[in-house]
Formats: sequence, C-alpha cells, structure tokens
Amino acid sequence: MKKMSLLSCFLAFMIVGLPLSALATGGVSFDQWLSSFRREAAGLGISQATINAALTGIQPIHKVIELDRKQPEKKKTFAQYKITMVSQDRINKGRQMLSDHANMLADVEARYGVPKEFIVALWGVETNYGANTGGFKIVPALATLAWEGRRHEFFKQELIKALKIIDQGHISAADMLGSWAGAMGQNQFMPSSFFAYAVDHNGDGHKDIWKTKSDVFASTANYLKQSGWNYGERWGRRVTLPAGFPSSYVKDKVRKPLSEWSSMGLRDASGQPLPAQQMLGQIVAPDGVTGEAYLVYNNYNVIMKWNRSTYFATSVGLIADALAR
Ligand SMILES: [Ca+2]
Repeated sequence: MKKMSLLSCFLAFMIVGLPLSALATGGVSFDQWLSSFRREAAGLGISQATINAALTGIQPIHKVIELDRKQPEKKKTFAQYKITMVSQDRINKGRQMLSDHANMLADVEARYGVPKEFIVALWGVETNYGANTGGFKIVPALATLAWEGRRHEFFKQELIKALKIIDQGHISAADMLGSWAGAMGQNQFMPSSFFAYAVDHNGDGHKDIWKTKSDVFASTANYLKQSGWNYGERWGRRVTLPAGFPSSYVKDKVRKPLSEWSSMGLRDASGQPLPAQQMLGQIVAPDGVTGEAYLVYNNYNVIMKWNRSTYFATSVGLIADALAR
C-alpha cells in the first residue's frame, strides 16, 4: 500500500469518521441546504407531494462524495480499453438481444431512422444491456452533489429536473435508480437528457427507461435522431494511414471528402481503396497516428454528442459493425 500523507490521512478521517451532515460547503450543512432547496423546488412548481416523497429524510451519500473526489486513474490506451469494451462476450450478448427483441427493434428503427445495431450497441456499452444500471438512488445522489460537489450548480439543475420527472409520474422516487453521478436507467440518461429525448414508446403514459425496453430503445433512437443521425450512412471505418501522415490532421479535426483522403494514400484497413464517394470524413486516432486510425463521418459526431469520448464513440461503432455482420 502506498504511504498516505498526514494530510490525506486527516482528510480520509474527515470523510469516513464524521457524520456527513457535519461537513459543510460554504458553512452550510446538508440539512440547511435541503430546507432551502425544498423552498426553491416548491417555487418552481414541483408539488409538495413529490417534494415530501423524494426529499424528506434523505441524507448525503458517503460513497458519492468519495467517487466525486477520486483522482482519475491513469488513463488506459484505446487499445487496452477496446479489449474490455469491444469484447466477444459483449458482441455475443448483443446478437442475442437483437434476436430476442427483433420486432420491437425493427419498429423503433423504422420510426426513428436509426439502425437497431447502434441502439443495441449503446445499450451494451452503457449498462451491459441493462445488467449494470447503477444501484444509487438518483435523488439523494444528485442532492449530495448539489450540496457538496465540485459542480454543484450543474447538479442542482439536474436534481430539479429529476423531481419534475417524478412529479410527472414517469417513475417513483424510490425506483429512480442509476449511477452515482445521476445517469439513469438502462441507457443512462441524465435528467436533462431524459427531458429532451425520452419517449413513451409503448403508450402506457410513462417514459420508462428503467424497466420498459421499448421506451429504452426508442429514447436512445430519439436522442440520436434529434442529434442529427443520417440513416444509411456508416459511423466510420478503420483505415491505414500512409507513412508520415501528419498528426495535425487529427488534432485539427480536418474534414475532407473521401476522394481527397484516398489521393493522400489512405486505404481501408482491409487494404482496399476507399469508396469513391464525396462524403466528408475526418481522422480519429485515439492512441496517436502510430496506433489504430479511423476515418469517421457525421454519425460519429452524433455519438460524440452522447458521450464526448473517442474511446466511447469508436467502441459503439465497432460493436454496431460486429452486430451488423
Ligand atoms: Ca412507456
């Protein structure tokens, strides 16, 4: 075990050894913060019944503070990340899901113009097809971060939206579960994404991204569609770069027609020339130009709106391709 400094021992004691309500940000205890937040929520039109059901008696969550303060681990390379994320196991499960929910997915694909393979790939990457949705109660988790966290104003706005979702009857406070940082249900929407994109696909009056699969699929598809998905286009493809390819093209996110990339010497990873199309593409090389390189199109940037990570977006694309084969 690494030696802890005196200060970090002291801080660890502060976090673990004291009741959290004794910790304060700007001198405000959690209970004081909560009373003032309850008034604010009532002023925004959230019903007293929801405020009572969701907020009465809640306590800040130790684990959430711990996770919020955790130093980021040494970043994996994309090559390492891909081994766990784009695993054969995840692909096999995805194929099973495509087959188990074939009619529902075909229906959602037709309605939103987003291929079923991408809906399933996002589901697999976010929560391993609904298996790991996070066991935190969203309201106290967001309240903890709104009171104490580094981005407290952001989380307060998310908490207000979470209360509105409960107020509208989509889910009860007790069943509103998700990650420690507020990502909810099987597709891990933050409350603000829920507001913007969640849909009630099965028509039962509830937008239920926790337990109703057709709502999960349609909400995911609606997110992608509203973010500019082009049906019939791919996300991208793995390519080989010519020797000496300047990394500035990656850094500056230069977009060029495929024909121009071709004339610079880019090839499909299979060795074949790129298709003779005029669509615009840019190069993504998560581990630098000596690592794996991808030529990506508009739909890749749509996935990046969901999660601004090239590791994430590239993995979603690779899984979707594997599912389509
Ligand atoms: Ca529904």
